[in-house]
Amino acid sequence: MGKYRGKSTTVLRPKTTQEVSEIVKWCNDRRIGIVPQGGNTGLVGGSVPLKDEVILSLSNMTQVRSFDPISGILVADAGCILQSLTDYVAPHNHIMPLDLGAKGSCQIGGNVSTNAGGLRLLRYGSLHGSVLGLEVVLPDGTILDQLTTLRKDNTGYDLKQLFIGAEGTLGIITAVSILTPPAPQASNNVILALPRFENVLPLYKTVKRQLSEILSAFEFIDRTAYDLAVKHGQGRALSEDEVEGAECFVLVETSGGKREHDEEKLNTLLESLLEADEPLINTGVMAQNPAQFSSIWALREGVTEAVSKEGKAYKYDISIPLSTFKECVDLTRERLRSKGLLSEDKVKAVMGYGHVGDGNLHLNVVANAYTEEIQDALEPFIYELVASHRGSVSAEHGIGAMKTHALHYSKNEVSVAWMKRIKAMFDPNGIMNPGKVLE
Ligand code: 2HG
Ligand code: ZN
Repeated sequence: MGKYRGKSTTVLRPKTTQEVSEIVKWCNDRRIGIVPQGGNTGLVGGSVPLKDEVILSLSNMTQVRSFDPISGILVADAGCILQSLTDYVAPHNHIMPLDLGAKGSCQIGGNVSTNAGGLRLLRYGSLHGSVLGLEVVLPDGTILDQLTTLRKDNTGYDLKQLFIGAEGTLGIITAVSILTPPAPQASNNVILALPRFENVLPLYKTVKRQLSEILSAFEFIDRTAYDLAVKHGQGRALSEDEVEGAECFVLVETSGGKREHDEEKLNTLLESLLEADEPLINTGVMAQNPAQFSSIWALREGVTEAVSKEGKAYKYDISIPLSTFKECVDLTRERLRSKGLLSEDKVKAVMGYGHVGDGNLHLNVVANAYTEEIQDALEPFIYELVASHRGSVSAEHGIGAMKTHALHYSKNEVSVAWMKRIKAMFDPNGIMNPGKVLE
């Protein structure tokens, strides 16, 4: 994001859990802050030092420790890159239970520490479900070995859950045991152009009903986000004619056991959508080959990169009722307009995209520069809007450094007080990722 910059002079790249433990103990004895860092692909400044903390990079811990092809349980060092794990399990006909645009550089330890959501959550659920065990170096250097490979284990408090999404504030995840699902035998996708946002909800209902068990993603991109992705070369799925009159787009993916069966279902869905008396879509294009399949995904996954190429991004990753997605984007745009900030030299674009099936909207504002004026127009406005819907100010990106002040919009006083007690108990000297998650 280029939004945060510390003054660290030191990066340590341990190769073993024992080395991580010794570093952490040394730092704890001397009250030296540590920032654990994975692929550094987060969007809320969670992996960036704020002062002169030591950066502890997990990038040298890249061993797969074990894989059981029968159960699909993978045990891997925290520094393994998500894509390399995907490649590792592929010959065994398994896939990773999560997928995200940053897969080429993000690391599994960082994914778990931030409880990354991504594009497969609709189908395979969150990491709170698929992570079976963790190895964690606690802030005093103790190694907490909970690296079990059990599907079922009801023996008291499930401590590992505390580290999933703690963003390195309670300890450093050094290894992960994770359940990988069998690879679907057939996957396909289609991109649908919709005349009005109001059609997204009924479309989601129809698609769920018709595709049932083979539906694996239902992603939303508004027109602004689509145009920006195309402008910056992130894949081209539809022709000029096909996008004419479209207010937004939906990407539907299927993953199932039999190609002919799945394609028939997808074709029947497309036909019924196009032939309806009042069609919910203008048009739909189904991938005809692996290259088209990738290009449709590239368009959706490429929005973030397109936004960064266009300018400085203000990002809001919110959970709100699906019916309010558009209202939220429109209200934000109106707010900027009313403050005289919507112009080529200030705010260039306001857009929404995201994971419809998970109720997660990515509201992005692209500006020419980060300015106080824009920041003040956006916050607390957006957070108050989210709170008015009892939504979440961070659906999947975490709190990091960016949202510590906004935590209270989604967590009440009692919850925050208990979070602070837990933090103080694990890390009484406050050395683990200081200034993140909690102020
Ligand atoms: C996505 O869904 C990512 O593409 C990034 O979560 C969203 O850049 C963003 O705001
Ligand atoms: Zn996302």
